[in-house]
Amino acid sequence: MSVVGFDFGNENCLVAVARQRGIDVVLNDESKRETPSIVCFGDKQRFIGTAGAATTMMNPKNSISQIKRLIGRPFSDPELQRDLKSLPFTVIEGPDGFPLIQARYLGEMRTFTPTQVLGMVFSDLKIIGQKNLNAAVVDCCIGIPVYFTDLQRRAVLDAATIAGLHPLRLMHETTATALAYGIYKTDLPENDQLNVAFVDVGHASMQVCIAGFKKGQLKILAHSFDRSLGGRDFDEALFQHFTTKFKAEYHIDVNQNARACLRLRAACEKLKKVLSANPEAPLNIECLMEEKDVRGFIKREEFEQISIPILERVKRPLEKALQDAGLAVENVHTVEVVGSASRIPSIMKILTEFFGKEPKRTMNSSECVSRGCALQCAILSPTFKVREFQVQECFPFSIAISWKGAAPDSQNGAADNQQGTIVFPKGNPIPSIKALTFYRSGTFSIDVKYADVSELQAPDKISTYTIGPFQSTKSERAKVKVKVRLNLHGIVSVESATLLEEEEVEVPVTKEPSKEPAKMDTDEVLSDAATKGPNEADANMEEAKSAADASGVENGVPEADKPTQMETDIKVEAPKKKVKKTNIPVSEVVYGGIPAAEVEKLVEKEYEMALQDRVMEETKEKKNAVEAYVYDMRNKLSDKYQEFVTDPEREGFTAKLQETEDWLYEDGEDETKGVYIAKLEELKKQGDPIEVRYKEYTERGPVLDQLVYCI
Ligand code: ATP
Ligand code: MG
Ligand code: K
Repeated sequence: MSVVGFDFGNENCLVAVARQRGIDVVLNDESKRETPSIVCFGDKQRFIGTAGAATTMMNPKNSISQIKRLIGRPFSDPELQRDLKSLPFTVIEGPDGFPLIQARYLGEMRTFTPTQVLGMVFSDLKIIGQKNLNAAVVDCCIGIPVYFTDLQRRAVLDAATIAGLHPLRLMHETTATALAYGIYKTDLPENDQLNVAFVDVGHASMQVCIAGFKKGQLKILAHSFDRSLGGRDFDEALFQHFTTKFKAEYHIDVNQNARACLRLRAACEKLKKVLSANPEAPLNIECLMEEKDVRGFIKREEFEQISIPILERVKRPLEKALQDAGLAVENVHTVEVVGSASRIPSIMKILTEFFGKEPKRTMNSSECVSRGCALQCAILSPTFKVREFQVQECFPFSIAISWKGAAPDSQNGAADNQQGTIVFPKGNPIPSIKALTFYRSGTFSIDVKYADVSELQAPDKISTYTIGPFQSTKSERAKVKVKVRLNLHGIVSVESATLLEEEEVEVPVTKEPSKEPAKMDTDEVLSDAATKGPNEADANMEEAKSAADASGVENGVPEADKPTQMETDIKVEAPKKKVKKTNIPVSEVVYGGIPAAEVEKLVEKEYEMALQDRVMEETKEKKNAVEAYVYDMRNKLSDKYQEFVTDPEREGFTAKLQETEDWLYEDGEDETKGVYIAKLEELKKQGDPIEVRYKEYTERGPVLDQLVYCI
């Protein structure tokens, strides 16, 4: 079983693997640790990662990047709309209201969902892991931004499925960082709590988390974020600055030319990086457009001036994190910054001022997320033994469920009153299970939604669950227990529904009555709301202990609206009440996302595309082999094979080699793998005998020499 952690960034991805000796961030084919998050569609194949980045400039309209910004968001999302403006490829609205990416692939226009494209990125990362581990990669842990919605989380899981991966956990990036920070620390206090703020300023977003560390454990106290504040906003500020400048100075409108836009943006990004280490920086682009070379120059002060609107937003997530953690700034003992955009000096200045202390950069800021994910994967994997370390994660949003109140009887027509309660308040531990009791006479439904949409830009509705059919044999309104789960990935679902019916059974009085109640599990200790008036809320909530709590998180959640009453009146006397449990079917509708059957088909499609890529790679290899043979043989014929061929033989073969070389650049430029294999064989038929003659001679040679020497 594989133990792998993936960090999929807006810009770059990293793969970390766990080996018995520790965690390694592994290298891709180009010997780099960072792999660009790019899929470039070509006429014959896809180019993913580093290969994709290499072809972007030549093929900007079919090079898909920024996928992390696109997944799991409706097309109408204003943030998405803003993002689309600076992307060189085309995104249209699909029939389901979600974005579809258009690209020219295998000679025709096609559309792909962002989830599908993320699946391609994952496939590439999976291969990087496999090459390094020399084993199949399936089990993994994937880092996600803390602000990802239910739908975005589901999209990441679907993309993983498409790539043939099985995530044991989707892990919040800042939590992964905190784990990578804490697990190796040997000086964590036994009793006091060490509070550390982690600030990640990445390419497109900023995330903050405050974690409390003690020996052997880490507890997330608060998460906060700004979904769109990152390095690219500074690039954009510089881009706007120079676009205006060039309009005035060179009379060119960069926005009219996709390639010029890309080049200027890339130059601005470089400029920004230079300004992190230098007080000023030049910008020169040859032949940007209309055959004009452009020149520019900017000082750090001016850069900071044009960045004010961005910099002003940095403080808000910091304040929010402190507030939610219930901490004063003095109670944060250490500040750790990660994310490459935090290298911008003015950001560091703001952080220093806010916390009243210099933030530290102890972590390898680009690798910490993937490392933390690999560590989490190792903790969850049965095949690895990891130092005892608990991760207590908390959820960043409040989740509510709502339902329609049931009419107690047909004369009383108040059936439509919508009721609801918060099942998982913000800060709820992950994972967690809650149980609710309903009194219903037939099939009913429950909506799962966000309690506060101001926290996120998403529709409030997440999913609807239909519970039923069921039939109660006893009373008209049956007692139904519904379990709602917030799983390890931070995805909410109704897990099960159970019909609970009390039956009276004759039980002889036993001699050890005290043992009886102990046999009941928590399921049976339910409040009995049947005594309540019909217009009172008819759902009761309780904590259910999750046996599957992989990280050992306790379900320490505030009391529900209607606290649970224990059935203290159970006495072990005949006749006795016994609870009969029957499972009730539950069906799920998620608003958005790909239906499970469709994901299956996408797995197939990905397999086909991957196969096509492989065939093309092999074709290139075989073509290269023919070319290499031509050069190699030609050299040898006039060198070490010279003595082993007759003149006519050499002339004939040399002509043949020349003919092949010409063919490679003309008719044979674009052939199938089989044709190149056949061509190589054909050449070898002529070349092999020469090679054999040469080998026989050289192998005999040394023996003779030795003999001579011995004599
Ligand atoms: P995200 O976290 O948003 O998903 P990511 O993880 O890919 O994206 P990072 O690799 O942490 O993002 O950061 C990339 C950003 O950091 C880019 O905008 C890049 O231009 C910027 N960056 C990299 N090096 C520097 C530097 N020396 N100075 C300023 N900015 C930098
Ligand atoms: Mg990142
Ligand atoms: K383990």
